[in-house]
Order: sequence, then C-alpha cells, then structure tokens
Amino acid sequence: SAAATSPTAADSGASASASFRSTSQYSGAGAVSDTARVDTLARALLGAVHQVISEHEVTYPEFQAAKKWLMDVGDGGEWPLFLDVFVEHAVEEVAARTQTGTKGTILGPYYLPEQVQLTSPATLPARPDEKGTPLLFRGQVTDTDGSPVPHAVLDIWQADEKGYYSGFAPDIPSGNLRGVVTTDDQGRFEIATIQPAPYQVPTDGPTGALISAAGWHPWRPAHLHLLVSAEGHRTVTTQLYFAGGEYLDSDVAEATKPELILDPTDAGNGTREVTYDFVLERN
Ligand code: MBD
Ligand code: FE
Repeated sequence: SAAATSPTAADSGASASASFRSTSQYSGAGAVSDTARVDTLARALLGAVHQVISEHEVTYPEFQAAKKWLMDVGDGGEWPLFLDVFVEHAVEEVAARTQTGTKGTILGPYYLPEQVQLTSPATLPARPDEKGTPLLFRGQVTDTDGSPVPHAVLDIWQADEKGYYSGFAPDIPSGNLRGVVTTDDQGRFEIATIQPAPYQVPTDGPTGALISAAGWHPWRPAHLHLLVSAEGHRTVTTQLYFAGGEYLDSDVAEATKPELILDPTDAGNGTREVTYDFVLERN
C-alpha cells in the first residue's frame, strides 16, 4: 500500500542526519577554526536576522513560533534536508566562481558512500520489478584540454519511479539505484538505469510545514546525482535533469542549471538513451 512505502519525514530526516554525521569527508569540523572569520560570519548572520525582525516588525508570537519551528526541525532530524534544500545552492554558487569544466550543483542530503563498485558498461542495482522508463546513460570524461581521463569514476545515486531514495525510505533494498562506476581507459561510460521521478520534500515534517504555510510547492525536478572523480582532478559534484520535466523552472532547492539538462531520445524499444560528457579540471 501507499502507506507502507511512503517514507515519513521523521524516518528520512533521521536517516539523513545519521548519514551526514557519519560522512566525515563532507562534515569536516576543521573548516571553522579562525576566530576572526567566525566573528565576521556570526555577526553578519545575526545582523541579517535582526534586520529582518526590524524591517518586518516581527512580533513576540512570531518569534516564539519560529523558535518552536527551529526546535522541531532539530527534533525531526531535518536540518540536513532543510539546509540542503534552502541554503546549499548559495554555497555552491560561491564555489562555482572558481571552477571550470562541468558545472556543479548541490550534493543534497541523500548521498551514501561505499556503494557497489561497477565497471562500465554497468547496470545500477535495481529491484527485479523496478518500475520506470529504462534509461541508457553514456558519455566520456575528459579534462579541460579535451584529453580522455582513463578510469574516471562516476558515483551515481537517484530516486526511483516514485521519487524515493534507497536508504531513506522503507521497503527499498539498501544500495538500490546507487553505484560507483569506473569508466574505461578512454574515460567512456555506459550506465543502464531508469528515469527517476521528481522528488517531493516530505509534507509531514517541519520543512514541509513551512513550505505549506508559505504557500510554496515542495518539489524538485527529476534528477540523477553524480560525483565524478579521477586521480589528479577536482571532483565534480553535480546533478543532471531532464528536458521537458516538471519543476525544472521552479526547483524548490534552486539547484538547476541550463548546462545540466539531459534530453534523452527514444531508443525504439521503450528505452530512452542520452549522451553526456563530463569535463574535469586538473588539480
Ligand atoms: C533531494 O533529492 C535533493 O537532491 C536535494 C538537493 C534536497 C532534497 C532532496
Ligand atoms: Fe536528490
């Protein structure tokens, strides 16, 4: 039934929080050790909050409601979800100022390390009855000079045909629609998977409550997540979207970029296929 397979906000929030805490490569506390920097950022952030309160004449009931909401986000384990949906894109845009090659975008809360290692041509792990349009995704990884990057690695993860991620929803086997694919000696890859559905922020938790109270929509367009890496190259964290898909122009996470839109064609047998090449900067 739908009730049995829909992840609750509390379940996916708790899983995303546990995942973030255990993935030290993305949660390095070492980033914040400079007193002057902390002073600058904490002052600026609090100043921005004070400015909003003053400008919009925030009342005591509104302040107390905000306090309760912030506590609920923590209790529900939704900080990774909330911050990746509403804040990460701004951090990524700053990082992008000094990056060339394939455009990056946000990592999001649903990355899991140490997934099954595959060699191109690869098929992502899927249930025997996995729903969704088959998708053949192929391309080549080169460096910014156009030279192939041999044995580059594509760490890929995606939602299923209902918009749910393995590891964050009940009833989906762990590792489903996740894999770490090594390209051939010319950087070429071919990955068989299915087209994901759009992702909906859980509506039963505090993040969903804010979205609904503000009259926004809770959707991200359908996307594939990728970490593309190779020895001696900067890792690209990105997502690929689908031309013509819903919510492309109104992503709640503001993480789409025109360069990241796939336009698969019909391969004739109900399968869709698309080529997308990645460009990595050398370190
Ligand atoms: C997602 O699937 C996602 O990619 C992001 C960035 C935030 C929430 C859910
Ligand atoms: Fe996602």
